[in-house]
Amino acid sequence: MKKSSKLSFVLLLVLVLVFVTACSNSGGKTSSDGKIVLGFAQVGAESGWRSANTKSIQDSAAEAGFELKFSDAQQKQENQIKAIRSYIQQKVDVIAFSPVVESGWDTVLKEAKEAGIPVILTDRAVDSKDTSLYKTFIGSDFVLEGRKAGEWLLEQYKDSSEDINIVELQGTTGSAPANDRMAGFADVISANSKLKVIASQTGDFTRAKGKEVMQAFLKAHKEIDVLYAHNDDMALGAIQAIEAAGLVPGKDIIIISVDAVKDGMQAASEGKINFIVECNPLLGPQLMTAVKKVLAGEEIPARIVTEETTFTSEQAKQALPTRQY
Ligand code: GZL
Repeated sequence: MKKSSKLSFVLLLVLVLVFVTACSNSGGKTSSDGKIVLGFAQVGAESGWRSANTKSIQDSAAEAGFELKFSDAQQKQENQIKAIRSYIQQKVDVIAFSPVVESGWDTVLKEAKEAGIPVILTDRAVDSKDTSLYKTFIGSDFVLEGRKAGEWLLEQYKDSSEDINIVELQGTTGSAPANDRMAGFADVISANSKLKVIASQTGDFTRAKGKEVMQAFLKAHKEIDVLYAHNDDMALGAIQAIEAAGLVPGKDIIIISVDAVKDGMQAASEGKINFIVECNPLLGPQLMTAVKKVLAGEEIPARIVTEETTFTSEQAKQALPTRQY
């Protein structure tokens, strides 16, 4: 074979090899069987809401045909950061997570950006100033949730001539839902000076802690009129403490909660919780749609807000039979 044709053969071979390699890497680092690989770093398994959220993500990933790498951080930020770093090393196509707290994410998010792996926030927000570190935040408006709780209470006590003593069970310290539900609620009830938050403490979104803190509130305060709990699990723990103290939840102490998970709605239908603000955990379908769009290079909104409503005890009774979570 002449030298010139040998050279053009080698050149052609190189071009073919380059083309094949480029195609196999198109659209990210797909798994060996060509599936899109999504790495999800979950907060933990602290509440009914979280379990429903996890199921929604796992079911939706399976339905989308994605390979899902999933981790449970047991509500520790360092575990979520470790999980995100492992997803970066595994060269997943997309990373998604629900930040357990708002602060302390810039370093690991910069590492993901440098590795060329897009990040999607679900459920909770981060306070990073650099919004280029993530593609979108899919989740509820927690300030609005707090405002809805406050507006219901304003209405209940609009003609009260007495001071109304409120105790508050906050969510996880430093988390977006705790910060925002507290702020929204406080802003709205400030319109009525009779409505006074006499104690406010974290119950870390769990039943056990909610019960423990409510026991302490009951010991420290003789007159408690209202409990505002940032989630149903803490409200359900507090109900155990209220009943153990010989009081009737929903009557002796009015209870407002957030989430509207099945156990919370059951308690509301029995009149033990008077008002529930829904926080929708079924974020899986929206997340998978966002993953597909990001990998296809399509524009997606920086903020995707989930739709949700509120329930009185009567409305909870009506809605309970058809609740998905
Ligand atoms: C809210 C979510 C909160 C729920 C809690 O989007 O982050 O965390 O309200 C859960 O039940 O533990």
